[in-house]
Amino acid sequence: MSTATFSPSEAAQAFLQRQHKILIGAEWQAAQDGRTLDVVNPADGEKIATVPSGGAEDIDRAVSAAKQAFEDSEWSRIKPVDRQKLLWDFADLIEKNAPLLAELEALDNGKSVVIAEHVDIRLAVDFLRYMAGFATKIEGRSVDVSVPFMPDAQFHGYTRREAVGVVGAIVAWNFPLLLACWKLGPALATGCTVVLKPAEDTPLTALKLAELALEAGYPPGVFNVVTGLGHEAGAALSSHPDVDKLTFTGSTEVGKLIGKAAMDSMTRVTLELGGKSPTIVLQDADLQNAAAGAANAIFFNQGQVCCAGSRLYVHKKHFDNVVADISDIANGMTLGAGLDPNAQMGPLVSAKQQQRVCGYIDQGITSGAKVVAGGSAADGPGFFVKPTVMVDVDHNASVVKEEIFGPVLVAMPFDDIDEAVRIANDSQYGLGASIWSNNLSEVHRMIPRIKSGSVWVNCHTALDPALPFGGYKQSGLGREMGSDVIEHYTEVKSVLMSI
Ligand code: TXE
Repeated sequence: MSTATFSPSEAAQAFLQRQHKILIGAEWQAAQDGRTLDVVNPADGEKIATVPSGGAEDIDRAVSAAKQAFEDSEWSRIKPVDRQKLLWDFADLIEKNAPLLAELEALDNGKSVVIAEHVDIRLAVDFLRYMAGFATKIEGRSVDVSVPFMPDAQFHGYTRREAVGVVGAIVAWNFPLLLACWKLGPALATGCTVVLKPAEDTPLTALKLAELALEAGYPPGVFNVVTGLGHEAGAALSSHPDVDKLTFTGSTEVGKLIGKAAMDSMTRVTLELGGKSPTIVLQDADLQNAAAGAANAIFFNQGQVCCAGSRLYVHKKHFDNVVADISDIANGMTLGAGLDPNAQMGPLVSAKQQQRVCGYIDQGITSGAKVVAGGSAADGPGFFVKPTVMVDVDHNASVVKEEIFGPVLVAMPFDDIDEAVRIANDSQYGLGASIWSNNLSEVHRMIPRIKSGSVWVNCHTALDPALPFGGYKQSGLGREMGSDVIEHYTEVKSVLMSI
């Protein structure tokens, strides 16, 4: 555990000390009832900022501003090429502010400032640029039609793709800026307007993003941000009748609530939810590579990754060796604050999350599992949990079945490919899976049998803006990224013209 302390830069300190406001239309405002939320640095538990705790009235005003901007403003008449340029300019500003944004993310979430800059923000910027290109490529189809019951008439049939309208975006705290950009990119490329509700644990970069959006030139009301609690601001946004589409990243439990609220008003909805993704190491894998990859699959971002490789399945012949290598990696990791460039693992996001993760470790031990690395919170201030590896786990134990969302790996051996596929698929979730092998034929035969939205081969959690990301089963509905995402932010209109 590194005890080195690092002070925020002057720019970060100035940002933290601001009197933060929510953005509704063109105006930065306090919450209607004046309530606030404390923002805490998870590396030491100290309060670092205060933001408004918005409620139903604030959401209502934000949705009105978004609705007006969508229906009647310069934004509603903007040319696709100008939408493209604006989104590109927005991405440029995020890139220019990457050091500050990364620092805020490290202070707010606890993640490494280096990872925040070179993974979270890099991917967000690349994704916004990828999406900017779609602004000018939203196309319908010309369809050769003949209406069966009007044999003598001629028709011109075509489809149009139109922006869905006001988007309510509710995001989690594990990749605050990146997740917000996954929603903003397709919304702004297609011509929608947005009300963003960041997670209460990590509201800071969303506020900075809103400021940069105004600086880029987005007209008032196109991008609104309301900070606040999930069951207040989040619930109000998910049940607001003027929201045309909801997009959510978070727990499966809350995703179901949002899905139900959406169905009450037939609001379009996409959900990116939990996971319990398997890492499968086959008999012929490059074992060193696989062990390092499996460790990274679970320990990256303190295991707070929806597609973290939290279940490890290794061919029985190599099980002990691979587990020993991963345990060595876990035991050798330096824990430290996000601002410490030498820290390999930061704190979890909150005391609540730390308790939740330690509770799972204890349940695993009670159910008979053996801890071969870590196994508890780290001493000292902050919400740290030691990177943990467990073996001898019961397949039905909660540590195998449920999303822990922390640096906790459960490892199990398998006998053959059929068994590996069966146990990998034996989950309510289906977000990601990785296969580690040099036998490409075997891998190609396995890929269609794995029930998950992403399959990685000899890598894990590798993401590119052009590839869709999302879940099978209870890991969600719809996809983020890739060209597929455009469908979720547009409606298709059929036009049939008698000629
Ligand atoms: O998530 P929530 P929590 C999982 C992970 C974690 C667990 C709990 O297993 O341990 O969820 O985390 C908003 N109506 N994931 O409690 O509550 C909330 O304000 C509308 C996996 O922090 O789902 C925040 O903005 N919104 C996941 C967002 O939902 C509501 C990432 C996510 O918070 C709401 C995060 C409500 N009633 C947690 N209640 C992933 N798949 O990446 C809360 N929110």
